Amino acid sequence: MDGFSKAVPPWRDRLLKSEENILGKNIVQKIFGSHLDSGKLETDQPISVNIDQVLTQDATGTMAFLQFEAMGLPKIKTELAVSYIDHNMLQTSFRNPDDHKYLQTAAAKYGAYYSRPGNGICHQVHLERFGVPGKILLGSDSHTPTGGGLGMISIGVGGIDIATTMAGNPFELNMPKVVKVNLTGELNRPWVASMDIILEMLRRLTVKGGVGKIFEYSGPGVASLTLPERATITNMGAELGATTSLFPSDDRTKYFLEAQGRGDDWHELKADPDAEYDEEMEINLDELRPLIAKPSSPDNVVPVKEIEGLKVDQVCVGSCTNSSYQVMSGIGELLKDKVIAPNLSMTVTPGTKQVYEMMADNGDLASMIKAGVRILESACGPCIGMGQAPPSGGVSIRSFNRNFKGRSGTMDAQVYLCNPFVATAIALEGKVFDPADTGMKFEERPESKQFIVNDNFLIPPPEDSSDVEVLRGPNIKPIPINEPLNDTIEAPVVLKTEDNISTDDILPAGSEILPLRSNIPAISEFVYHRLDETFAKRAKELGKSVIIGGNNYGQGSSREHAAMAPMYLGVKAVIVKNFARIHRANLINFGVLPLEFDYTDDYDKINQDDTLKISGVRSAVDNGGRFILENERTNEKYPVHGDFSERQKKVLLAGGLLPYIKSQSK
Ligand code: MIC
Ligand code: SF4
Repeated sequence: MDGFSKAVPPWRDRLLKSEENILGKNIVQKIFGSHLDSGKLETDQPISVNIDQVLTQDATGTMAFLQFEAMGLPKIKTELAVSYIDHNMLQTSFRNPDDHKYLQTAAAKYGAYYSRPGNGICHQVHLERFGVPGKILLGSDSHTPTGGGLGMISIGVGGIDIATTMAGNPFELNMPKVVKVNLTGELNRPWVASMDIILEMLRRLTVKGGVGKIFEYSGPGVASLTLPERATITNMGAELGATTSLFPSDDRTKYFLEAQGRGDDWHELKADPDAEYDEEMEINLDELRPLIAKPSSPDNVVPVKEIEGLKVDQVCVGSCTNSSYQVMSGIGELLKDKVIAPNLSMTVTPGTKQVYEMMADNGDLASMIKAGVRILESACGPCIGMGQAPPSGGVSIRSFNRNFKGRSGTMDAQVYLCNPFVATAIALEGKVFDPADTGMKFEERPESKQFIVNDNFLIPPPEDSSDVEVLRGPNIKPIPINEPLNDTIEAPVVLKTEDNISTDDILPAGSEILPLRSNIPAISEFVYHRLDETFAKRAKELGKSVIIGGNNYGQGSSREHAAMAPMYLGVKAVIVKNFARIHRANLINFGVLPLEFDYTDDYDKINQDDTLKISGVRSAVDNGGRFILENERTNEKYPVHGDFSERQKKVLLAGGLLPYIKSQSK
């Protein structure tokens, strides 16, 4: 593909050198080592790494590009940037198409590829057309780790972190623990798919089991997994709260890249035999059976057998987790000459235009249409509540990665997550059953040797963009800027939440709210809307407020709107038992103080509406991050903390990343 360099880039030279020189390294250390800008690769220590590629999608991309524009640079500095349109695809008003125009013209102006609406879901297209083993990809979407299937370190971050990276800055993080996941046995039983491997990980480790960790898959079982199967696992590693997950780059990787006409992008990447890891675990693939995550958390995993007989209203196959050509061929095979059960509706979403075109060519599309499937365009669609909401109280079986309450668009829907082949068998039967038990026949077709490569929906940036005018529709409003951090925070608790609050709870998506992503004043009306309809009104009336939360606060999506909109409503601090990684970083980026209780029992001593006070905030941020929280109702004092890097301290003091960058350029 033109515009994408085929020459051996300097990072690869460094990678090869580091492989020669350093013995006993795992893959994560090799890739970070070859991209290191500062720091040492020691667990939990701050490092910064140079980034090769960035991706944005339309629901987070408008903010990322607006923030990049606010930084005042003429061109994107990473070697590759791709702006995808895949989330905000329902054009029910001018808003989404206006945002698409903005993103297309901004991509052309500043030097990004533009992946047109219809080209597919960002993570799947990136895997097919751009991913390269050994590189580092940052994406403004939490499922960016899909790229780990190809042996690249791929991390999901907030939009402003993408903007900062596009402006040429390295990315800062604390070196995560590296966990070796030793896969033994082989994935070769009918009805057991790679989705069951990641569901098993979630069953064992829960949605917070991966916080501060990278999962590096290894062992003899790896060779039995195709590239798309690996990508399913790394994609849904996001649900573990992990920084990312990745696989080695081996012959299977080569096979996939060659089938994509990108054999030159392949090189081998594996851990040294004496590589060391922070932790190790094992999954025996021979022992796996079909699994299913029950409502309303991806870690609520049981064997499919356990819920046999459950009547089903909807089956949806697709999303960035399970929409590859391999998945679609399996479904095509299963549905050939059959009709789905009359009591349910089934949707299928091919992940990309490539997959769609191949299904049209090989007859699978016709089989699905004949079977009564509703075929959707290549986009996120039902996964993010953009259409296909289940009926009231309905049971929906999905091959997706998230089943948080209300995410489907129906608050009381019961959403279950399982592998796409079991989901299809269920669609034929009308109720849940484990086809592995019944002897129902299913043979997957061999992996495709050659994909149809047609990049006409990937528009490269022009050489000379001086004539390009960036178009901004009325949906695009200026970014609100926070004030510098106050030395005293004295404010009422506007909300006290439970554990595992997701960013879907904080700022829901769906067809009504998602189109407001470029308009913070409008979208802020929906903060906590599904859990507490009066939140926005109360927060505005209070002027200043704080939120109290439990464990794993802010899990899920990378949407920085879940930090930016509360900031806009006057939330000054969020004090919790512990945070999910991306949301904590987003709060800092928008100048909202993220603090954790030293003693988690103190959480129980605070009520909603209590007024809390923290004095000496600025010096505490600067000197070690220890704070005392006073409860004015009880006069109790609770120690709380926030461990901030040097850069995070400056960002917080300035009131957020944008004011910080602006103050630097003065
Ligand atoms: C999601 O799966 O929740 C999303 C929608 O893709 C988000 C991004 C967003 O909210 O725009 C994510 O995963 O980061
Ligand atoms: Fe899109 Fe769903 Fe994947 Fe998020 S998880 S990128 S909404 S398909």
